[in-house]
Amino acid sequence: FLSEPTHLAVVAARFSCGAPRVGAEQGPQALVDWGVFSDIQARTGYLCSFDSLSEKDTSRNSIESSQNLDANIYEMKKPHAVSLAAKRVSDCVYSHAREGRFVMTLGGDHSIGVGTVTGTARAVRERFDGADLSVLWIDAHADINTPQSSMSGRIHGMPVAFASGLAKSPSKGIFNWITKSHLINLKKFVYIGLRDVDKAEEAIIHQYGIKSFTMGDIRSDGIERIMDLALQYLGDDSPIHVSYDVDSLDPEYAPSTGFPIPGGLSLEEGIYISQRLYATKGLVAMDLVEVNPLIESSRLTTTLQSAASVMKAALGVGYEV
Ligand code: HAR
Ligand code: MN
Ligand code: MN
Ligand code: MN
Repeated sequence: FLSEPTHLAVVAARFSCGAPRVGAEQGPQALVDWGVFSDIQARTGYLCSFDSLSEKDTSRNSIESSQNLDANIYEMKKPHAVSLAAKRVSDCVYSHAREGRFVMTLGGDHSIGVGTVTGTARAVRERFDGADLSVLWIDAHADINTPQSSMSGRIHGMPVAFASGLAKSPSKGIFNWITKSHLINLKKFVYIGLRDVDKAEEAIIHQYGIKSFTMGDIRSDGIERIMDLALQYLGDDSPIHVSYDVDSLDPEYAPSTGFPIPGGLSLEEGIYISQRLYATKGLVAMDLVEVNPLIESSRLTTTLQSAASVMKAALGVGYEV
């Protein structure tokens, strides 16, 4: 039901307001400078376009000025800034996905995920007669805290809760741009790679019956079998969005990230996931988030090489070692 996109829309989401440390806002530029898109362009013939969204953009409604107003309210840190950033990401992703372009969003901390999946979900509903989007969340973390359950108050630990409607807008202009047409369906959602899940998140995952393949599952069954099961669960009747947190990879392959957790995916497993998604011919959008060039800077090139490999594989481009 999909014609293969010929246009790759790259969205640089240069935000780190959902994370405790700065630096993730520099991830997109580092990835672009690494040359991954000139590579993809040369190998696929995709037309590439670039949008750059940043906290530094000046406007009356700018995120910087809203940040000054941002007290830590509703148990969230910087809620105005994150909500505004995510809305801009959502609108941008939507406008590209609505036209049938493949959307690659570069983060940025994972709070931008509220924007990416809602943008794609809304476009898919319009393009495919109300169809729900399938979402794979590749991550060491579940990112499904609500403002009430979160122990950190950091919104990069909450995007799945807001994008699914599990966490409601606490009003006062925070996330109340999210309408029914934006929401993702948690029955069309799977986790892969989890290994650092908060107690409250575990309870939420159980309560809503969310499909989850942990690192333990991958170690006992193998990534091939896990991808069979994940794709079988999602079915082949809806377009797919993959939100790829670079910390899903083992810190050996992706050290430059804010919350590295040992025992992660090997690079080979990470690439395999992307290859399987490409092979479905249903992948319409991807996020690559949480690259932080200020962390383990001496090993940034390792992180960029890994990130580039999983992005390229998702677009059908092989990699050379
Ligand atoms: N679960 C923790 C929290 O909610 C840590 C979240 C860390 N998130 C990311 N993104 N790095 O996956 O604060
Ligand atoms: Mn994440
Ligand atoms: Mn993570
Ligand atoms: Mn399990």
